[in-house]
Amino acid sequence: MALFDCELQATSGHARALSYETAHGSFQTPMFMPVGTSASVKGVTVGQLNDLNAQVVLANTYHLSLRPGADVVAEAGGVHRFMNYDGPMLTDSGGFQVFSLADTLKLDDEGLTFRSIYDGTKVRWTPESNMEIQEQLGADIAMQLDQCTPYPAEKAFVAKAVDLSANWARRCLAAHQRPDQTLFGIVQGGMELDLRLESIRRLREIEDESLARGGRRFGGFGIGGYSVGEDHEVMFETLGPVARACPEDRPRYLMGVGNPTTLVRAVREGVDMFDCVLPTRTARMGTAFSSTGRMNMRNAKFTRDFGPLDPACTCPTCRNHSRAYIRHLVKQNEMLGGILLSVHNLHYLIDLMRRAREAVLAGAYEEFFEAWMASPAAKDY
Ligand code: PRF
Ligand code: ZN
Repeated sequence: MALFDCELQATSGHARALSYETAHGSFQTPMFMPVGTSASVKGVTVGQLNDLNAQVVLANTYHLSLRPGADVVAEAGGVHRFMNYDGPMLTDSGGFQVFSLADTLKLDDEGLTFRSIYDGTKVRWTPESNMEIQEQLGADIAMQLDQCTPYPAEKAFVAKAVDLSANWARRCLAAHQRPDQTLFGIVQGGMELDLRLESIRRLREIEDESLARGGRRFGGFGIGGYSVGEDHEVMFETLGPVARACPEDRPRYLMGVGNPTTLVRAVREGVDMFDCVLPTRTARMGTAFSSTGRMNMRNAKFTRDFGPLDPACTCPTCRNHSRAYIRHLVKQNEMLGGILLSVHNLHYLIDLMRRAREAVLAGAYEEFFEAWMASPAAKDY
């Protein structure tokens, strides 16, 4: 397969199995991607990531461009060399962080100005400069600069964000040059189906115009603007039609979503890729995903429970350590507790999506879905 080729290997209902080629090897979907914001998946070594079959690892343009600086990462040989991860990587544009972290954000026609969360210095981004930064970071997949709207939001405000994001998509696609990196467009539009479909129509039109000029196409489509505080059911009112309005021949990436049941449901609607800090963040707080639902490892009931964390799990944590030991570590604030739980939670989501893929390849996603929804693991949601 050639670079950035996307093969649709099987479908089962709306669920899909893709194989996608990057300069750092191929990845297969459905897939969960661990988040390594600052070129580090918190608490997890690269050796552990490799053992987990993590496939794609994320990093974040906002954080890396401020600390240590995109120039430093470029001098190291790019984000792969910097963190010594050899598999496919993706950088989010930082659009989401700018809008969620910055209290001093100024938007204009050309771009945006914000203050660094680290030292308050003024930073100016345009779609063009953001592309230059992501090319310096050198991940296999870059994301367009976009505006993610909060929930709830006035429809007129969401419509303006769709328009702005589309204009930035056009400028990002025109500016993006690195031949070994592809660019994903991002769909916005809040919870409004008509605005979502308009956002997708704009991205398709931008791509057609680019191709007509001999320019590039999008390597895939991010579905942003969900999981911003709305109820799950609110997202699922529009997610299916939105996912399926995106081009069928490229990945659909639901950004920032990591609840196991949400993943199983979203795959059924035609989504291929996911990322979220949830597995590692909740691990650091002492929470384990498990085949019987979420477990708070601080609970006294685990004091003398010398069985494995999750008897149904094959990860290194579950093969080697007891609930009693993990509870003890978490209670003592030993960093190993968060590390072991991070490995387990990542394995849980990566393996869930591996099994989802097997089900799609077998043409049996509906059976997989039904079995999941009937299982005790589906209850915390
Ligand atoms: N845009 C970008 N990154 C994101 C989001 C978005 O809308 C979300 C929304 N859940 C998470 N990460 N660029
Ligand atoms: Zn485990």
